[in-house]
Amino acid sequence: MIAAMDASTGSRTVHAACPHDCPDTCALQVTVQGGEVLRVAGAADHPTTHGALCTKVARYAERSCHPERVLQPLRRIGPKGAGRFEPVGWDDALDAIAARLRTIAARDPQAILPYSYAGTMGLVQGESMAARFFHRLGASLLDRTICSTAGGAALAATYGAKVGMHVEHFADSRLILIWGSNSIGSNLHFWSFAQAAKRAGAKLVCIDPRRTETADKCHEHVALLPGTDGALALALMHELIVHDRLDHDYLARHVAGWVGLRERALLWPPERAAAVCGIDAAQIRALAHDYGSIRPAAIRLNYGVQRAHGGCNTVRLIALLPCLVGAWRHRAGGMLLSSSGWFAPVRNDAALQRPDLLGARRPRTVNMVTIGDDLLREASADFGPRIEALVVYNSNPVAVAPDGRRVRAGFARDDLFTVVLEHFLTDTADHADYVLPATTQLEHLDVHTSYGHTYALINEPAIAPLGQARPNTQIFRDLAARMGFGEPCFGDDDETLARAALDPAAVDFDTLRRVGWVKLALPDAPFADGGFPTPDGRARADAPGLGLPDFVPNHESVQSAPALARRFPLAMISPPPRNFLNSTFVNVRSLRAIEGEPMLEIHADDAAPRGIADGTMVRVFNDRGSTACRARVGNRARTGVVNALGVWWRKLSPAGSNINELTSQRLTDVGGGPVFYDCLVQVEPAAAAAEPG
Ligand SMILES: Nc1nc2c(c(=O)[nH]1)N[C@H]1C(S)=C(S)[C@@H](COP(=O)(O)OP(=O)(O)OC[C@H]3O[C@@H](n4cnc5c(=O)[nH]c(N)nc54)[C@H](O)[C@@H]3O)O[C@H]1N2
Ligand SMILES: Nc1nc2c(c(=O)[nH]1)N[C@H]1C(S)=C(S)[C@@H](COP(=O)(O)OP(=O)(O)OC[C@H]3O[C@@H](n4cnc5c(=O)[nH]c(N)nc54)[C@H](O)[C@@H]3O)O[C@H]1N2
Ligand code: SF4
Ligand SMILES: [Mo]
Repeated sequence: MIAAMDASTGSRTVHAACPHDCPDTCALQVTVQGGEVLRVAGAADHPTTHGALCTKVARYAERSCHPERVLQPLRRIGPKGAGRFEPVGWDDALDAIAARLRTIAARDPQAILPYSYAGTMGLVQGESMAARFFHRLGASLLDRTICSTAGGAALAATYGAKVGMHVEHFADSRLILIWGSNSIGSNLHFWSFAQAAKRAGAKLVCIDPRRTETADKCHEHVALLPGTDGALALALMHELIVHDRLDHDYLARHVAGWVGLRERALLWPPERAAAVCGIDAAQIRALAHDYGSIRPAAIRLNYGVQRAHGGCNTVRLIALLPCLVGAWRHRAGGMLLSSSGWFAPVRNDAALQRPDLLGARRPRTVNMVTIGDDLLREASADFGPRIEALVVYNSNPVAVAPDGRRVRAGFARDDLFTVVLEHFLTDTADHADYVLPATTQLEHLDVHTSYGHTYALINEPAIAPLGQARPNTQIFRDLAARMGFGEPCFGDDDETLARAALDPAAVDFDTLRRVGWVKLALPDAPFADGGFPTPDGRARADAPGLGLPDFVPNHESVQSAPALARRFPLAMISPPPRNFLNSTFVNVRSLRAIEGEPMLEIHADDAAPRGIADGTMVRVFNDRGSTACRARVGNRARTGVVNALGVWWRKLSPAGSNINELTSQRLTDVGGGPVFYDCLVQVEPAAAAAEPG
């Protein structure tokens, strides 16, 4: 539906939504004239977008209308990874793909694996027709773990679902702990509310190994070692207990397992945690004092904390803090990691994805984090058939998945048949047998929920598909027809899918189209009097099957792996940069110009003994691999930790590789998540590496 027309210019504006994997899920207004996009702007009247977009999506038209967009199907003519293709007609491409998939499926459909993540967060262009296709086929299932499953498991264990505060209410908080979140870079619209609170006198504390631009603007910065947040949370509990800053009534009525947790926390005096976290005990005491005395106190946790071995345990411990002090009593108190669970009851995922099409078949599940190893595995009783075909959409695994050397070796297999639905020739598309041109958010219909606020949004197509691009849904419909899948659900058009996506009693589709968004009806302070979505309504310190949470050290740290740390003494994290979104936008020239080149932040005390100065090209390496970065010596990195910013496209990096060359395929304690930030490395000047002998 058109939101506005301007008769004088002939332009029209449509309601849209930002498709990216970002908690803000902004409401967009896209203005079009004569089939061209004039402007992509934030909706001024949407309560969390309030007219502002990040720099990246303000340039969405530059990305969509990029001269290097893939606009016709392509067939590989060079070796895998070389990125050499010839154009091919849609019919030829679809026929060839269907024929190959049919042959493999005749032996065992589980040898076919879909690989997708959140290139678009849309319910229609994400897992709707695609999931129907793979369910009908009986392909292997993909466990979509690459981002948030450790934290998700923690929220499910503690609160019963991925639920938390409304982002708007942070504006009224008096104390905000910004924990493992570079909000200015990755959660800008939360940051506006935090700033409003700051202007009204609130205290802001940033807990992050990196001195981020967000840390710069907070009153306090707790620069702990990566993966040690669980120890910090336990010590905060210790202090709340010994100084009796507890809300005894809230704990007694609304928390299960407090007695056991209390005992465990008493083992963690600030000095013990300080030694683990690499910070001062006095800083922990001061933080505990603030958290125990300032009301309302809110925590904005982000996924940075759970990309280490103890990811789930850490998030469970942090998620319990608001229960200790009864912070949930106030709408501006509590915690927000994800709001996506609020949408779970109103999403009709089964109607969209149709798992019933599996019938009695129960295919194996492959964890997307270990795609490197799994592509290289032979058939076995344990694993099942070797992976023979991979269909990738909404993801760029050759850049983003850990242990890049293994991932590339897997994608380079000559006997692997790879189809990639993409906008661009990414590092992954370069390894494809066929690249199929997909539409962007400006060209297709979608419906969005959010993991950072509680509004559902519509995305109306603003322009017709460019070139020969087709929506993901259409590509899977076309493939289904060629595979002979006759079920009527393969005939559903995008509007039918969009209308089926959400429960009409909660989100009326016609209102969604008219207004652009609909807020879920939820209480302002959802857990003021308990009522967590657990069976008995209580938050759980002691969770079924998991017991009590504890500090779980990293797989790789100076304390937990001293022998490894002698060779690779620096802990490396690789958090998101402001102007890319995962690996998306790296190929947008104006944004790449702002980010410059792959960067490694290092503290002067670690740089000097290695002969590294600001601007030195360095080699970063461990036993898994190596890459090159430009050193930035300064106060953004603490001692013992180096920060590599962003997941660069390998082929757009000077070294031809990226930081995932160094990360490991190990998994988190619970949830099967990745451990990108649990990674020991060594750093040396690149010149030293180039010297002969
Ligand atoms: N601009 C931009 N925005 C993004 C993204 C992007 O790539 N660029 N990515 C999007 C995605 S996929 C997601 S999942 C979301 C959230 O993505 P997150 O990865 O949670 O994003 P950040 O807010 O940067 O939070 C990570 C912060 O955690 C810090 N950190 C790393 N290890 C630790 C640790 O052990 N403890 C603590 N306390 N902090 C640690 C990092 O230094 C960083 O500042 O953001 C989304 N938004
Ligand atoms: N070292 C390190 N690695 C990381 C992280 C980190 O912090 N450090 N972060 C991790 C996290 S949190 C995440 S979520 C993952 C993200 O990993 P991915 O979900 O793979 O994210 P992107 O790299 O943004 O790649 C998305 C791709 O989808 C494509 N796309 C977008 N829209 C559409 C569409 O409508 N149709 C089709 N067919 N394609 C589309 C885009 O062009 C893009 O190439 O990366 C992880 N990798
Ligand atoms: S990437 Fe995030 S902040 Fe930027 S427009 Fe999209 S939702 Fe908004
Ligand atoms: Mo993510």
